[in-house]
Amino acid sequence: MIERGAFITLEGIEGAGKSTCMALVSRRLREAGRAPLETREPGGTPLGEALRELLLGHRHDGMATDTELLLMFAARAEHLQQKILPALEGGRWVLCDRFTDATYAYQGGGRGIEHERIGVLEQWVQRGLKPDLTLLLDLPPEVGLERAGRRSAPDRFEKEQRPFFERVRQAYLDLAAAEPGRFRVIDAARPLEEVERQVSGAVREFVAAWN
Ligand code: Z5A
Repeated sequence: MIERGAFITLEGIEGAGKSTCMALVSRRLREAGRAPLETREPGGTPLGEALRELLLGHRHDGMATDTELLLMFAARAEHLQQKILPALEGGRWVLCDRFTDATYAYQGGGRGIEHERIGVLEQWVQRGLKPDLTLLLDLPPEVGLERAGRRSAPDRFEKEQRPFFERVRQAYLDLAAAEPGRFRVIDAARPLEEVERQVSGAVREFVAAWN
């Protein structure tokens, strides 16, 4: 029987350094002989990417919060069925830029949807599947927003104000405190070399424990 692959996710507020760290984690996994399938949420499939455009673009700026929540899980259902589950079941490791913790943080902490209502959808769509390791890149919103602000025009989430990102950050920290075995919290406000050292250490430890 093929052993299921490991499922690793990266989380954090805007500008925390997830994209930067994805490349590093992928490199560390390849070095360990576990070349991962790299993907992201919302997105990862043609339908998921189309939903991403609706979610991040400005055509539907006044979207209801429940609509936003359901579209996140619609994209996730497609992603799981078409891409993540087949890979994991085939023994491949999966590395995903954001997953359901982002829903608890943004739609829960940020928008104020109750944790229990999100939990119903999580159970319905994921049937118990959770990441095996989640690297939470934690930093104060002012640092993340300053880093992200150096780039292109803000999307629908990036237009939110600092109190929104404070709530998102706190929700992430609460999730990490509730599941210390799954989360590794990285101090992402540190210089990049230091962040990379923390991330590499966490990945090395995880791979050693999995083998
Ligand atoms: N969303 C949601 O609401 N609910 C959900 O369920 C899901 C998502 C799944 C899209 O996410 C949006 O979807 C997201 C939440 C919502 N919106 N927000 N905000 P995304 O992941 O595609 O977009 P993002 O969060 O805006 O990612 P980002 O801005 O690209 O950030 P990042 O990937 O974490 O950062 P980065 O690009 O690696 O780094 C940013 C800059 O900082 C870059 O110039 C780096 O060179 C620099 N950097 C990185 N690390 C450092 C350090 N340590 N020091 C100095 N400079 C650094």
